Amino acid sequence: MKLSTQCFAIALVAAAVLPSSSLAASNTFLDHDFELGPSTGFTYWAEFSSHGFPLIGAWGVLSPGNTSAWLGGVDDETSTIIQEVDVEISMTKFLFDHHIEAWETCGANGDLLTVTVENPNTKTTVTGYFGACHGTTTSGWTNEWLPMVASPGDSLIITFSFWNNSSDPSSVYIDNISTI
Ligand SMILES: [Ca+2]
Ligand SMILES: [Ca+2]
Repeated sequence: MKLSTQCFAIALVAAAVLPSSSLAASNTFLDHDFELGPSTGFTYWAEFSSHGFPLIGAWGVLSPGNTSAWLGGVDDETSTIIQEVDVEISMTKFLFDHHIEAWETCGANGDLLTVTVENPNTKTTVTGYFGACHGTTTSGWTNEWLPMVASPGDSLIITFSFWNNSSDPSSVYIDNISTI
């Protein structure tokens, strides 16, 4: 697939790939890997789909475990998942795995993943923007992170929201939320 340097993830905050060996103690948030998703009767994540789609399930996109969140997939779809989690271990980074399948032509007003982590106790919010288009399609699962400082006793409001415009639908899969 043709790659374009004009078509990279838009990140207003630092985002990078971290080797798994760099991972240290992590908060284990409830259903951090989506394996307890609605099919099991647990609903830790709130889901909102403008087309009424289920967003957490076994989608055949392999990652450790069986299930993940699938955002997007059709035109004019906004898919959002939200969870508030308690912080038990001091952290400086919020990490997640994502896999992008994009058919969008790169340019303005393209399909866009917005990841927001809010710490109400410190009144801090970090937001990452990841455009989905030909050049950002991933060959597999990729780790990304946002700089979020939090301490035991804090809680975080985590939001993943993906907007698809009116043509060339893209998909973004989310899995394995963690912290360091
Ligand atoms: Ca999973
Ligand atoms: Ca699109």
